[in-house]
Amino acid sequence: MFKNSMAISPAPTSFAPLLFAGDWRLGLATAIELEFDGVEVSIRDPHDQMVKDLKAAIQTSDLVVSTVATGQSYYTDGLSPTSADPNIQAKLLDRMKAIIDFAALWKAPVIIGGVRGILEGDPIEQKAQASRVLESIRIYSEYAEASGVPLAIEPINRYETNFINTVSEALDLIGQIGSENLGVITDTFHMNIEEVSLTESLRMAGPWLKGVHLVDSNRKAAGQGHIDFHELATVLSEIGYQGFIIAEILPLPDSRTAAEQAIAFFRSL
Ligand SMILES: [Mn+2]
Repeated sequence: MFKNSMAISPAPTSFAPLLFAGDWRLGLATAIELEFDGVEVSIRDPHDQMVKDLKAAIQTSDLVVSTVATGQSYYTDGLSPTSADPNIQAKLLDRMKAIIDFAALWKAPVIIGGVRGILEGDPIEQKAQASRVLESIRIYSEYAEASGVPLAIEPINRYETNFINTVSEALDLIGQIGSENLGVITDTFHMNIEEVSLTESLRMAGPWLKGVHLVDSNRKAAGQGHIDFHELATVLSEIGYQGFIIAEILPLPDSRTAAEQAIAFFRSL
């Protein structure tokens, strides 16, 4: 059986697949009550008082932080490493350092997913943006490595961003940077759209796999759509996966029910 986790957010967010967004106390209480092993925390700014309060509350619980998500810096604040503006790059670097510091207590992988942003303009501009993203991740990675925090690149489907959509593209980027603490977090919802084979892509991620968002085809809890999670669990066992399976799911029909569905399914694997 894999370690399990559910994704919560202290801040209300426009990024929908989070449970109890804006009410971390109820989110954490529910994760404890349902006996999850951990929580993924989606953080905008670690300097916010509610993030500090959440950190203290997790430390006094039996839960750990499985993973830390960073997309709100782009979705809420418009900070993206594609930017040519040094002020935005500096602001995002400060933000990422603070998030890595938050994660350090648990050595929880920090996810580089939606925060990447979107490439815009003509092909030459897009190439420059992509190389700024690569250099930024290299800098975040050097900082994270010093604290023993892994960074996990998350491939995201084409309807949400236009670069690094597949595991193979994430592994290419990791190869170009060549840092030991860089890995991949896969999300079965995105994989279901982009990958030729979910099982083969998981095998390809193999030793680089730092986390798995185990989500169904409709972004609901695993078991509520048509992905075959039993064959994925077999592959995860075969590759010796030691990380978390994480419910990063829509709060449908409501957060509580979705959390119950997720944990029941995780235990059935
Ligand atoms: Mn995800």
